[in-house]
Amino acid sequence: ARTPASTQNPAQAETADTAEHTEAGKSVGWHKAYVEGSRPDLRVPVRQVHLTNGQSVTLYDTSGPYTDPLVDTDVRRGLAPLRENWIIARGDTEEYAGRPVRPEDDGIKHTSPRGGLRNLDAVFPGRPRQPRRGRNGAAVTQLAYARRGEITPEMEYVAVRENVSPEVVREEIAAGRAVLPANVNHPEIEPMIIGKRFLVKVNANIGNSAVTSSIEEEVDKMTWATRWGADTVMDLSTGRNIHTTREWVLRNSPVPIGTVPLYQALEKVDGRAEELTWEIYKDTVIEQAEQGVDYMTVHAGVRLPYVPLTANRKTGIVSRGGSIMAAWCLAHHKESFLYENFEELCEILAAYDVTYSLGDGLRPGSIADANDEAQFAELRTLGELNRIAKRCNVQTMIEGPGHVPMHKIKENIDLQQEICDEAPFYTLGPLTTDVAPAYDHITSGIGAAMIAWWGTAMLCYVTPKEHLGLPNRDDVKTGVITYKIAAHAADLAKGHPGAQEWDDALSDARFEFRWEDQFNLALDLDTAREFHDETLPAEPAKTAHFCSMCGPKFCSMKISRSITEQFGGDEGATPEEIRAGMLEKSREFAAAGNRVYLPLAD
Ligand code: IRN
Ligand code: FE2
Repeated sequence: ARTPASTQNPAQAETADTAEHTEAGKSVGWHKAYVEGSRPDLRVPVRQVHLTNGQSVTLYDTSGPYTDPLVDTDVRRGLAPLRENWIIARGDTEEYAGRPVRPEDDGIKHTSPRGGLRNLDAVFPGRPRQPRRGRNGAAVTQLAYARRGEITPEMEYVAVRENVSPEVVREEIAAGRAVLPANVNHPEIEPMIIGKRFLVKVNANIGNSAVTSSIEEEVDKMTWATRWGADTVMDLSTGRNIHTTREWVLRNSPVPIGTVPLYQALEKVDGRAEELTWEIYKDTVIEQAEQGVDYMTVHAGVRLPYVPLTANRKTGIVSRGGSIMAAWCLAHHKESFLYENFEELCEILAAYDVTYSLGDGLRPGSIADANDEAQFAELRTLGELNRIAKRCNVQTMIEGPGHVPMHKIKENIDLQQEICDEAPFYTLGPLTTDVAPAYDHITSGIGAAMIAWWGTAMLCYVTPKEHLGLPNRDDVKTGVITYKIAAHAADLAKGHPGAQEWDDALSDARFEFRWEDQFNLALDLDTAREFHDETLPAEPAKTAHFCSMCGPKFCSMKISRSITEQFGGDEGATPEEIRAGMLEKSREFAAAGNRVYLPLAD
């Protein structure tokens, strides 16, 4: 087993030249390694953790070349186009004289001199690139290939990553139970898969809606989010420089990038929803598809007849895209142009292999509105659209809520799986209570863990700033780590092969007081080390056989460990011997006054 964790001989994985690398002069117990597939250009990155007991643990790695000291990365050049040869070799795409990458293509009047580009340039300086698309509009999607029985290098790549056979990957994609978002114009990504048979994935949202945020900050948030484990990133930028920000993010991203094209389309009509047209929307989708956006949220399920269903809600329509579409439908008193033109949209997406993320524009925005008629009416329409998308060979996932109390969560995933033919579910939490603004990563992490356990394939993170403001770097990290916990807890509960090996390795390190190993295996190794060092900063404390919680006088782990040692480990000790050891410890405890906490001797 290799994924998400496996103990193995380090020699089994092809490693970077250095067995250990140093960070700020300090030796660290992990490094980037690669597992080679059936061909030399198929190298799957892993995080190899070297334990002090000589074993090593291999973990899934989303951080891209940035954590490989042997790769020289430069944001002005962008990442190497890993998939380019695979895409060209298929021979089914053609270079297309699309728009050149220029900021004026935003189509937005740049009136304010503020909120500028700061340190990064107005034009991405990397290598010139001509967009590609399916020859004569052909569907060049992983779904089309999977249905034809082809196992692409991308499929093999994710098979190695997930430690399953390439045939399982192909089958799940062909059945529409999984998606492999990989636009032909985004050759830089390290392929990944989203589906209930695979590891639960986490998406992190970034975007410069505020006047303060620069392109540099957005690129930085993206690399930061993937460093902590984000499997995909959505660029939800609005306002100035949308196109340019996205170009920088795409060219530097090792993970698939998602967007909501409606946001940029709205900018093109100066924020007046009623002025949106199918043509403006379509142009925006093509522009983004040519840049390399891997998946797009499309709120085509917000239909005119559903808008009145939200009238008696406590919190109405909370989805940004949903409220734009509802406003358009009411202004014209017409059916949604997204719903009406859905087939044409499918043909566009198929020609670039852009994956649909069918938006939940009518998701509940409060506990009171969960599972209401508006929400489920939209879900039924998403089921209908899913079938049209599949007919057009477009990979599709379905977005879900929102705010849902725990007892109403299961109905959401069960209904979605039934209505949408098991297409991957991608949910925003859900938040299980409304009473904790500033802690909504936790209120939603609870719901996320539950819904992922029952089959949700990807979780959209929620940061502590949800409902309050824009997340900064720290919030991005907190959101990602919180959601990695939810996702991994679900992987464990689902019995995902290999998931528990990671826990077991950490438990062993904890029981054997291998502090360095405990830190290096931790999801957030920096904070784990920092918390330990706050109370026991000295170097010897990292090998000491107690932690600051119990102190040197009493430690449950220390006691049971001394029993194990006394009888030569688990294998040597008979139940009688263990009982005798326990009795001995009990006498010691009684002799010391039967107190759990003893005052320190000095
Ligand atoms: C995920 C599941 N349901 C909604 N989401 C995400 O919410 C979606 O992918 C996008 O990143 C974000 C904003 O969507 P609205 O508010 O425009 O619907
Ligand atoms: Fe909310």
